[in-house]
Amino acid sequence: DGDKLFRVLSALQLLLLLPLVGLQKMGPEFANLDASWLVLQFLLEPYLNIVLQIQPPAQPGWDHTEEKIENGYYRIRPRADREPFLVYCDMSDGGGWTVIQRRSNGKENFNRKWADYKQGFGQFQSKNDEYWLGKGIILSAQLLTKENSLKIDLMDWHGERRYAIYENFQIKNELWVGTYSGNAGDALFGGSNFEEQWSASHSGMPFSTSDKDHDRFLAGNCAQENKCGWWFNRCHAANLNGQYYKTGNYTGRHDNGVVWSTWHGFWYSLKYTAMKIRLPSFVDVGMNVVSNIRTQK
Ligand SMILES: [Ca+2]
Repeated sequence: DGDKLFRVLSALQLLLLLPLVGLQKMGPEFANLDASWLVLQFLLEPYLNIVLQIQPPAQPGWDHTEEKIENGYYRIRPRADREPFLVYCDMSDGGGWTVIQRRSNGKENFNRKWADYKQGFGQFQSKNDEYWLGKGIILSAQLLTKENSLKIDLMDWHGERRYAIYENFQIKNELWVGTYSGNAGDALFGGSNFEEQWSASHSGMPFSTSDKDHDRFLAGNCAQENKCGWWFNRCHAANLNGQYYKTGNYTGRHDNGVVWSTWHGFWYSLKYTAMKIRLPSFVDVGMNVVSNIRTQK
């Protein structure tokens, strides 16, 4: 049946990848192994594509959380004709999540201009490093299909966690998100109130930075007020790139914190945020998967 076929092909895929995983695990210094990695991947690509296309999403009886697959930084390459890039892969919730944005300590400056947001910025080494994937998003976006999901993980300063999932996540010239589920509230659509939605929904909005104002706020510049780049409307109901206030609650001229308004309102800045997407072609997986698949009867 389909499930069996998937497992067999997955095992095959992993065996093919086994020599590569070693390279990937060598840390930042593996950058100089890119060439060999690319050659190997080029050789294996026909096989990988076949397998990757049938890789299903999380399903009952295929519980990745029990398999102790490793979270970590991996070099991924969604398109054969582009350079691979380094991202954090989160193996929770079925695995295969690529983290495109993370806030966790306020160390990284998110008050940056268009070029930086396009290129991406931040640290890509330890588990909680803050970054904006930027270029990676653009590369991935070209591959994004309607099956893609966006998951947003949030944590406040009391350690309470909430999440929001959006189906049909796409970034074209604008951000597009589909059906919401979760317990953080649907802030990307601007909240529950129609008036708020009209002025604060982020779906359908192009990206703005202080030096490129594409927002709907005619008299001003949302990115300047909020000191970051985001898919601003007039201006926002959620802004995960905002100023990092270590106090949670904050005051000021603008509600420019790390905001998810449907949970803690506009004047509370969150402690932790992560935006993650499931790519259609997730290439690298941890070594543990191999042994787990082998032991499954
Ligand atoms: Ca404006």
